[in-house]
Amino acid sequence: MNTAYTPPRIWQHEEKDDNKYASINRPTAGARFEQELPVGQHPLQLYSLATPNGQKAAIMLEELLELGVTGAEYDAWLIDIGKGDQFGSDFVAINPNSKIPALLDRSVNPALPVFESGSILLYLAEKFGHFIPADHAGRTRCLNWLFWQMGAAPYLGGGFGHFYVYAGEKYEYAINRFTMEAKRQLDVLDKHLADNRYMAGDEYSIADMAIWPWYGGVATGAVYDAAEFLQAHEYTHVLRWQEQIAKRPGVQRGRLVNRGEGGLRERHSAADFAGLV
Ligand SMILES: N[C@@H](CCC(=O)N[C@@H](CS)C(=O)NCC(=O)O)C(=O)O
Repeated sequence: MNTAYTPPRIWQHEEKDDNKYASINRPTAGARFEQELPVGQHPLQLYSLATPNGQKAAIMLEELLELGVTGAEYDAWLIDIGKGDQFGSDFVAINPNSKIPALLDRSVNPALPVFESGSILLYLAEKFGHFIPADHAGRTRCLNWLFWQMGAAPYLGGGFGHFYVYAGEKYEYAINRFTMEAKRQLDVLDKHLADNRYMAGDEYSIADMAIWPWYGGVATGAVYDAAEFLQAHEYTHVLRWQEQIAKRPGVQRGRLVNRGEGGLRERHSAADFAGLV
């Protein structure tokens, strides 16, 4: 049983070591130190890490390359969020919100910063004309689910994952609240995928790329190792869709980008994946 907490009249920031990311969290934004990020030879520069949010951008770029879209060639650089790289001046200039993934498109003048994984997916889909249905109804179906993911995943990651995995002390109230929501969201997906091959219907799209790393990962246990706790085997349609997407070569490569162990810290060309996939 946790001790009851009465909030003070004014909240004060205290440095604590009570969760995995406690040392980097502060209640302020902006650059904390001067930083010069590396820049490679390709027009697109990705600054990221292979978390579920980071995987989305790399998967999209690898899927585009798989289609033969050479303009999607990119350099990917690892941003170590545990060490606070996201608070350096160059990273903050691309994403003032200090979160991976962040993309810099140097093929346009001036270079265009793109941040928020959903915005990156949509930007690349529109720039190259792939992975978003061309017709208005299909595009709307795709964006419905893309925006669903942006709103829903913080409950899964910042809510369920934070309290079930990262919080040093386990709070029954918080775990109950966010487990209920995580299961409800998995059921939303399961019911939709019972009648649809992919999130937007018959066509694989950026909506699948946004949802798969989070919900596919939670359903298999790869994310948060909570498959038994959530009884994830019950979400049979989610698991069918997860498996189908996991077989895609672009997905297999994309999920390895900016991965410290067992993947690529940096990615500069297709040759970098030799021996990995
Ligand atoms: N809504 C954002 C979320 C991005 C996000 O939360 N990124 C995490 C890693 S998965 C991060 O960079 N955390 C660093 C921090 O909070 O300081 C997106 O979809 O791009």
